[in-house]
Amino acid sequence: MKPFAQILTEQGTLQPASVLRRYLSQIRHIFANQRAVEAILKSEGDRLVYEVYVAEIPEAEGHVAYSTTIIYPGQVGDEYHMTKGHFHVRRGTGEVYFGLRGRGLLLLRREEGDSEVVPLEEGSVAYVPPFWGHRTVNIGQEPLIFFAAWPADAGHDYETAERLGFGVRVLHAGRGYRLEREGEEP
Ligand code: S6P
Ligand code: ZN
Repeated sequence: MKPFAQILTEQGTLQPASVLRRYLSQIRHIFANQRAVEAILKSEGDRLVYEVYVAEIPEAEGHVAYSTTIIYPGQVGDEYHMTKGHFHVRRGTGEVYFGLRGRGLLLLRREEGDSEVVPLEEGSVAYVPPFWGHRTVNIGQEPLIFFAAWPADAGHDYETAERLGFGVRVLHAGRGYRLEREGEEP
């Protein structure tokens, strides 16, 4: 592979890149309020929750993969739009996030049970240490756009994240947000 440079646009897109689009109907189970999911699907049809532009980097040792993610603003019931979230298959690999636009939170948890929430917004850098699963939430009114870079052979484990959850849910409240511990009824 030869060195190259590419453009990251104002809108957060990378070109060339593979684009992954996550619609509500595909990721409906990540949201707590299934009645709200049904209501949206019925009234709007479907909804684009987020998209990921993944640079075409070999998934091989030594390479650094990177992407941009755009999470569109919105809620499902009271819960803000968010990514599915994952652990890395190779648990000992970390990741760096750089906020390009918008306001968000990064939810992190370890399989042992501890969880953390850190801000991710325009101009901020967030570090995901090895062994921490991660999910991103848009708590603002505009798209949350961030850049991420990770060891290209890390792999993505969605099943463990789905089974364990992230410890907290991020809900709209008044003019801000509130964190609800998972399992607690509102
Ligand atoms: C990859 C990195 C991001 C996410 C993207 C979507 O390691 O963390 O590129 O893939 O933000 O999230 P998810 O959980 O659907 O892969
Ligand atoms: Zn990751």
